Amino acid sequence: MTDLISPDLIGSLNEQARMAHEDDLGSLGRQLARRGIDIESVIRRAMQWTVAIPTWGVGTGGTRFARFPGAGEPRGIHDKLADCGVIQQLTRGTRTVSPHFPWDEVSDYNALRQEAAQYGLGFDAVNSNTFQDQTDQTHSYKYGSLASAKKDTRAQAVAHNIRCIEIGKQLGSQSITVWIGDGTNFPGQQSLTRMFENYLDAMGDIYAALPPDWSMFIEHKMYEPAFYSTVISDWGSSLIAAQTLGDKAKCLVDLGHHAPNVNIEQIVARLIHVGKLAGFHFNDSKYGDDDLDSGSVDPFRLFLVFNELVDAEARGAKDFRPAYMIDQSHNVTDPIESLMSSATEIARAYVQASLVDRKTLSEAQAENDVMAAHRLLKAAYITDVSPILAEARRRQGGAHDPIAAYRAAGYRARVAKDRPVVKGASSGIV
Ligand code: PSV
Ligand code: MN
Repeated sequence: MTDLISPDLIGSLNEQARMAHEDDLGSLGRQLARRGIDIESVIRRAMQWTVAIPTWGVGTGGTRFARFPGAGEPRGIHDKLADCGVIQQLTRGTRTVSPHFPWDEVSDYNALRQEAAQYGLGFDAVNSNTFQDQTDQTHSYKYGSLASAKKDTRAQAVAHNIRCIEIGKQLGSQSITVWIGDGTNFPGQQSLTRMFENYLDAMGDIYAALPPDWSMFIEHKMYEPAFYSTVISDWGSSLIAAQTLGDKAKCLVDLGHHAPNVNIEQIVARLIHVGKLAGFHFNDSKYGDDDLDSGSVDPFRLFLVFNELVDAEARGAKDFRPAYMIDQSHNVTDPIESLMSSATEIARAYVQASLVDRKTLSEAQAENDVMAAHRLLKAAYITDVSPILAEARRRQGGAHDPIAAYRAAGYRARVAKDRPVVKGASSGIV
């Protein structure tokens, strides 16, 4: 194993925080015991929690107006893996990465798998990209890819997705996430019906190439890059596609891909009900697909999503094996810091949701005791579980305070010496 941050440094910082930590943990343990909760079982849950880091997330993001690169930007997949390794070493709750192709193309995927393993990382879902044109491709995706009016364009997009599956097999991945930017900007530009039918046909070809133990995650998004209509715009279209394709196809929920104020936790509940919840792309938003840091704007919504997930887990909901990934754009922060903070906030929501007294909640619901039911949820949400999260990290060799340890280690300045400065104006989501 390659240590990117000195374990001695992590150890000495953890030691400095030890007495205060033990005091806080003891106090929380006594509080939870009074509520009938054994803190040790919650710490164990926190220790087994993991969320995948998107390889594209460790680079500085931007908008279509501008991108302001930071120092020591990753030069390619090898640097990205190292940055993800830092996140895992310090947080111990991000054991996999989710790669994107062709952004992360290499010549030897077995070697890449071993390289990741050196950092304690495995590979989660592979992501295909038919929303951009690559320099060597024959047919443009300007007017669509899997839903294109042109048969050859659709075939090219299908071939790319099948190639992603082939790469994923070598990396040890077991799922492919398909998000397309296909849609229209003008009423009348295309037939809304035919585009969806073209999409289903093309997805059927990709589905047929899935190995037996693989899943296909269908990611919907309301708008952008198309602004009048989007082929897979919502969970309804996604669910129709997943049901048409078969058991291996499920619906992935990116938290940013809904209209403002949409009740995402209810969508999650519906997808769980039909056994079609693939998993998540976590982020936060205020206006649209803002790709803000998870839990930074609306941590209560994140908690309510996890409330549905923990409830489904507790009652053993059928076909419930969601994959958890982050998908954010870090435009004004150091991406490693944002991802560590987000990983912590997502784990926090999971742990808080694990504190809901579900038996008393369902009794209150049965009696229509509205205020009691609401207060039960809130009691879990307002519990400061920070000492549990810190304890889970500490027991696994992670940092008491990942961002403080990262800053103390001077990782960014160190890698900036080898990674050339990216100069000049540029734009782009990632
Ligand atoms: C699209 O906005 C998306 O959420 C999809 O997951 C893409 O793969 C990712 O962002 C990166 O552009
Ligand atoms: Mn996404």
